[in-house]
Amino acid sequence: MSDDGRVSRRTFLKVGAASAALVGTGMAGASVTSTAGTAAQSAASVTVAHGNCWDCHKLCGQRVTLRDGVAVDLTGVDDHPRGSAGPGTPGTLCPKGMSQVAKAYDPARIKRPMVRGDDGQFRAVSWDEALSVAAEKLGALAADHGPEKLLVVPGWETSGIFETLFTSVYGSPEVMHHPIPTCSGGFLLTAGLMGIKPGGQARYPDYTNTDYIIAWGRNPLETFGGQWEAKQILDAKARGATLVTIDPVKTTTAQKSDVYLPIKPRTDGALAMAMANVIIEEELYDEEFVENYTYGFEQYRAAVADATPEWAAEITGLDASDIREVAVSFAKAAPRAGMTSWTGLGQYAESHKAAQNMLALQGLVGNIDRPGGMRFWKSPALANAFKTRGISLPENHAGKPRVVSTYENYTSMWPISHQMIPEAVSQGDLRGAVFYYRNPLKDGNTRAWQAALEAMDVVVTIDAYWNGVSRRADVVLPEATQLEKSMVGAGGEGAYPTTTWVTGSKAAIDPQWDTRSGFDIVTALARKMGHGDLFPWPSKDAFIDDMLSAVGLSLDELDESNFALLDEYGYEKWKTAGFPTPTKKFQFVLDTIPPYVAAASKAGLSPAPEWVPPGTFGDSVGGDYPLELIDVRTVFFSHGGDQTLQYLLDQFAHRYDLVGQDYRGNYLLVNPTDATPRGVENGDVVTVRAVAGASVALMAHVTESVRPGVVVATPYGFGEDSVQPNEEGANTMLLDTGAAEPISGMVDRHLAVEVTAGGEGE
Ligand SMILES: Nc1nc2c(c(=O)[nH]1)N[C@H]1C(S)=C(S)[C@@H](COP(=O)(O)OP(=O)(O)OC[C@H]3O[C@@H](n4cnc5c(=O)[nH]c(N)nc54)[C@H](O)[C@@H]3O)O[C@H]1N2
Ligand SMILES: Nc1nc2c(c(=O)[nH]1)N[C@H]1C(S)=C(S)[C@@H](COP(=O)(O)OP(=O)(O)OC[C@H]3O[C@@H](n4cnc5c(=O)[nH]c(N)nc54)[C@H](O)[C@@H]3O)O[C@H]1N2
Ligand code: SF4
Ligand SMILES: [Mo]
Repeated sequence: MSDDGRVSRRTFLKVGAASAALVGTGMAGASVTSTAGTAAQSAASVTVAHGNCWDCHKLCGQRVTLRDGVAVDLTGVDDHPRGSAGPGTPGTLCPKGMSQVAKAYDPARIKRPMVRGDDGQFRAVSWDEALSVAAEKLGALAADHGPEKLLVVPGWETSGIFETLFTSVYGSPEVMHHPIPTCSGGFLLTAGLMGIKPGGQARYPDYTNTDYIIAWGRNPLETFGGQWEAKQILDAKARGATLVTIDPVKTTTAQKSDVYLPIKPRTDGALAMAMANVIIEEELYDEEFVENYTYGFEQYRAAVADATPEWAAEITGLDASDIREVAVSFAKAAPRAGMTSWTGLGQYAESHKAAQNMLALQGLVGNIDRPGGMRFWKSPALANAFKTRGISLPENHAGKPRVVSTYENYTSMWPISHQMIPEAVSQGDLRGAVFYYRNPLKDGNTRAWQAALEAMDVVVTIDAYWNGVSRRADVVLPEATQLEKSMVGAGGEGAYPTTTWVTGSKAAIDPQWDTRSGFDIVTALARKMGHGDLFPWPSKDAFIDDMLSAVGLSLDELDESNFALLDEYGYEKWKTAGFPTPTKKFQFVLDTIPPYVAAASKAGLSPAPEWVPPGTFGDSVGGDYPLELIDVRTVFFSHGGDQTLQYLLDQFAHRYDLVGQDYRGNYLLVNPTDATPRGVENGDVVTVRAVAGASVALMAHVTESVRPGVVVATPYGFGEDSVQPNEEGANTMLLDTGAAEPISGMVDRHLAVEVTAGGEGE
């Protein structure tokens, strides 16, 4: 493969230049200068390459310093659309990004292909054998039961060819994408229905121009979608913009906010209705926008007529005066006012209406795709590499009955809910699965998922680590990590609000041990399955070249600079294009969408904004289970993808003052009001027991930063079935039994629990 000799294709820099560049970024690596020996030796051995960080999948630019072909240091790329605050600003990497050298050489990685033998044990095999076994097992499944019995789980793949192989070519229509059913379906699906395309549109305001930012169920100073976001929020604040956080946890973002509303979980829908009530009563809404570009205003107005701040104060636990103040300030700042939301309004069973009520505020104040408001980001169109080569794909999945999507007892508009897969497996509707870079065992309904994976005829996974899926798979195809593979991406949301861009880089180092890039694995598997002619690219570099042909670039050219700025675009695109809804308007009310009307009426919901109290679809908190468990992330980990890396584990322990503990799992944040009567002290191991009867144990961190009545597992991605070799900490989704948000099928991650001192988790 063309992987050979990648290092020799890099731009060689004289060591003097390399060191100067690193000093310039304030990140001069001791690794480059102090251990380099003589200048002559260094000049021969030190090279610099580019990379694009894929740890949280936002592509921040990386400068990779290599010594004798070994990556030794990473810094950011100045002006990068995801890794800097924009033109004239330095590029950096967050702690996860800085850890990519450690990840590349992490001894915990899966080092060679593995196949499970008849005795149930894994054995290391050659690539040829592993791919033959995978092709043979997948072929047998299709021949015996039909390709539609295969669940396709494309995770963080970068080229799309994994999904193409198993849908269009192999012929399965059953694809479980995220973000909808596992990430934040309640929020993103709802945004799409109302006219805000689910994606960056709903998540990232136009920070460069904004005067008012509400982080609503979001913690962007810790979970930024690329570092540009955190940097631009802080820049906006420095410029005088107001930052408001609405969150039951006093997060890093809340701590830096001008206004913090410590809302009771799952009551966002009531707060949003009360804000609308104030904005309409005080005539602070954008009449012109509402009149010309929205649908359903009269019904919306009627729905919020009685939703006073006093009414919402009772429900949310907030002060009526604070609610009124935020409503008025937000509306007055509009259109230069934006809201960022993501999982806080997307991961509970009642979150669809909460999101609808919240998103409706944007139609009301008319901040959509206007400077400083919500931004309809635009990406450049890269070419479809198959079309570039004149390859017509067979589309074997088209028209296949989607067995799983027709389950009577699921209301969801989304074809597949993560929560229903185990049932489909037990009914025989799914008999196998292929995974790429995904671990659904931390996502929800975990006990049932474990059984489902074990019951399947065939499980094949492309993964870098041993986790709950790879440990249960029949064939494990070990993937190279990000520095070892070529990358491309384009946007869109990022530091440049009016310019499209593309970023990309060639592999900085060769795949380690006997691993391969995902692209090389999928094309080799396609050849084994007899479809090599449909995947003719000799390498991912050639595939990327085909994609880039539409913007007149090659990967070689892009790699030199790591990113390129492309076309300018403007605001208010809805003025000419309309909104992507049946009425072409922003829809407060969703009664024009027949599949929605059917799903909503089945769930007993109105198509208009309305208040849906906690417990309607998810757990009711109270009685023997008086605490509400949620889980959140931290800047140190991306989901469950890097919990083996010591630097990140240590930094994380440091944050919670638990460095001295012989424990590197996740923590349960508990308010002293809840900890004291339970005899729980900081650093104690506690047991969390849920309505379903299951329990897990993890270490408590007692803190005022969570609302009384709420306990927070931070972060998820630890414990049973995680990538940590000793599976330390708790996988709190072992407590979940499969409730879902009924419209999107989204996993419900708000659970009623009790906490007791001592670690008796089952
Ligand atoms: N409990 C709980 N669960 C959640 C969430 C939550 O808030 N709480 N959030 C959800 C959200 S928003 C999302 S988007 C999903 C994301 O969930 P996933 O897509 O599953 O993400 P990860 O856990 O990062 O990655 C899955 C696996 O990828 C493997 N991996 C790591 N690096 C590489 C690599 O370079 N190549 C390959 N092939 N594999 C690699 C690791 O084994 C890891 O277990 O999680 C969801 N799950
Ligand atoms: N460091 C890091 N960054 C990431 C990721 C990562 O794993 N690690 N993952 C990426 C992905 S795929 C995603 S989806 C995003 C998610 O980005 P965020 O949505 O910012 O992620 P969370 O930390 O889950 O923050 C959600 C917040 O909602 C709050 N919350 C929980 N329940 C409620 C509620 O009922 N009401 C309100 N108002 N708030 C509530 C939580 O306390 C938490 O602070 O992060 C992305 N960035
Ligand atoms: S934000 Fe951090 S982890 Fe995410 S892509 Fe950028 S450097 Fe990597
Ligand atoms: Mo996500």
